[in-house]
Amino acid sequence: MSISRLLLLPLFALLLSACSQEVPPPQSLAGVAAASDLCVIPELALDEHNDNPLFQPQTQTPLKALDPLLANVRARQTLSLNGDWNSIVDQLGVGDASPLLRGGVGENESYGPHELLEYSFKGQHTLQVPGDWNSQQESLFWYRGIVWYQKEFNYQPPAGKRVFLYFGGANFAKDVYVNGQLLARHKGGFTPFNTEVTDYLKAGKNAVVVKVDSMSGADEVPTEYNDWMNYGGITRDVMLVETPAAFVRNYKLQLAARNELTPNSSSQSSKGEQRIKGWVQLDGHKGEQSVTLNIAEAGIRKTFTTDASGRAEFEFDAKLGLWSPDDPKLYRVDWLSGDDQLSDDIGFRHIETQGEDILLNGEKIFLRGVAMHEESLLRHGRAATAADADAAIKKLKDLNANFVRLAHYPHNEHMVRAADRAGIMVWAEMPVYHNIQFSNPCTLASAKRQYSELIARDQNRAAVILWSLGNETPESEARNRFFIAMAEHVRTLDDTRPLTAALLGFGGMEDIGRYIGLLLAGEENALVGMLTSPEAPTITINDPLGDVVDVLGYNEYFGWYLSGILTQEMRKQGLDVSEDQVRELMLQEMEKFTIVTAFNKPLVISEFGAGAKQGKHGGPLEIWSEEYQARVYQQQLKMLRNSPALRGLSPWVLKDFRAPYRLNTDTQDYWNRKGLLSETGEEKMVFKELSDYYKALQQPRLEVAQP
Ligand code: GCB
Repeated sequence: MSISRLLLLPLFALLLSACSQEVPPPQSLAGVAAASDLCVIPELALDEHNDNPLFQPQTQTPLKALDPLLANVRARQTLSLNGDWNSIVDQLGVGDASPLLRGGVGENESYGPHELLEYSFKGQHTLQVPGDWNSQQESLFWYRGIVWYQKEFNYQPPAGKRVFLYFGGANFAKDVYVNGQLLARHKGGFTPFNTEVTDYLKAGKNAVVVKVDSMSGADEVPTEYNDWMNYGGITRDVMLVETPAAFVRNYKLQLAARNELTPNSSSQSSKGEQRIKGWVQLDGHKGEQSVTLNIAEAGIRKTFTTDASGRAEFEFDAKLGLWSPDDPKLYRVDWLSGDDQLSDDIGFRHIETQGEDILLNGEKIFLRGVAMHEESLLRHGRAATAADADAAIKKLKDLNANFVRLAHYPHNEHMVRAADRAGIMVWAEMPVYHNIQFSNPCTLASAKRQYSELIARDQNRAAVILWSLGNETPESEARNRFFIAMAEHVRTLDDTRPLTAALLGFGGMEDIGRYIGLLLAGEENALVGMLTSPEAPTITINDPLGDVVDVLGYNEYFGWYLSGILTQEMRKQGLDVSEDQVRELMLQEMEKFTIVTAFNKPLVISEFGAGAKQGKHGGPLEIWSEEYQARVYQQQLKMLRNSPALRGLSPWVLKDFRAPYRLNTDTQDYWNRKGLLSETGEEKMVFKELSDYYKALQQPRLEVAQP
């Protein structure tokens, strides 16, 4: 069939149906369903099943619900439990109680020479905490499942104090045992949790055992089917945190949203003052108690009285220097209440949207960013330390960035704190990624709880300017309802930051396909070319999720996936086109495309990119080459100038990252190669491309304008 036949074809009907929600089951699943039809499973009475407990691990129930999160733990007296932990890989999940294991691995029993006990931590296996197991032992590289961790330590519980066991994060489900008792269970790989252990520790030797299961489940947030490595393990810091009997558990200390300022309250413009608004929550108090807030540098000293639940809410005017990327000013803040004293470093700034603008402290800003996964630039594996965070910040500075999208889940607290100090604005995100069970109330409950944990940890970080609800979620009624509920939840917890979400960028496919098709037809047949002279497409973002969020994120891969997909589709329709032709035209024409939105809201292109293997060079059409990747960026950056609502960029992605999704063993080899940096941190050509572009934007006044 000739290319000009394209004009007659119903355009890309097939392609679009593939993007709708009616996704047919993958071939393999369809096969399983067919096979099971052959076998009719008889209904058995319960006692006919062989469910003798001898061979069944027993379900354990924790003694306690989780305690509310303690904020700012590193500013307290702590005992780090980082370091080597003994480990047992439990691939079959047999370590919970069964007769041969008595009360189960969590009991951490020892045994004599004549006693049979089918587990022991006394072997040679250890894992470093914080750290993922996959990058620590070759044999665990692909392992997904359960690992038991054990740490023994000497401790003298301090008299009159309370002690909490705090985990910065461990992926995914955790059962936490202290001296043989299952105290707490937590699910979610990227948010912190703590459990009070005051009554469970003893003087001398103590033991903590944690059962970590890296498998999340289809009803969880996230599921296991993601384009990143499901790193398992206790991936973040673990510590004992000591507090007085009554202490400051958490607080929020931020500027009131500017739209909340009443005509009577002071505003920055009238008296050079801002309005601080917040709350403080005590734990262990007896009835009402006083709490003092001291910000010595700003001459602030205020005493509040809590209500009987230990909470005090407050609002007052203050003269403060505002936090911004140019001047990331942090104030030393001290809380004093009874025997408790807690210090923090907090920046104050306004972040809001107005029409298509993002305003920082009332001024228009443009977000010069990049997206990143939580992988270390210093070694392979999950980033976990302050040094990892500093290395990432340094690269962001080299890139002339003022913004980072911490994709696709909450990153560790070191990173957010480092961004606060360095003046890098942060997009923080919940791993509501692709298809999760949007209509399952338990899935929604999990997402909400994880968001509560993230906000409890990061609500005082000036750097965090956007809460993202999720990434690339296909449109459906259930999805829309899910996000409406999530948005309400997040806004109830924090109304001082705009909400965003990265929308799925298939919207323009039909128009782009038609346009490229017509150009190809014109190339082949001069007459067709003269008759058609197509207009470059305008892609309109109209996903109803745009109504829910304040800032629209949009992921688009013109020049990478789209070129490949369109070629396949044209060929399916019998057209004789090569991928080279489509890629070349796409790259040439892209700068004429325009992305607009159906919402009067700011737009951040939250992803675009192309894969390249560092060191691979080739012609301008050779994919996986550094040249091709750089060319995609050049054309993207030209194209994005056309988008009137564009207020920021976070191309995909800072560094090549581990991705079992990526099966091209030649170039990818289980790495997603869209990094500006290789997996070991070497810059690809595109790094300079983007850093030069951002440098140009950084010039005075251009900083706040569009590119
Ligand atoms: C996306 C996803 C991201 C993937 C990326 C890619 O749209 O949001 O998680 O890794 O594309 O490389 O395909």
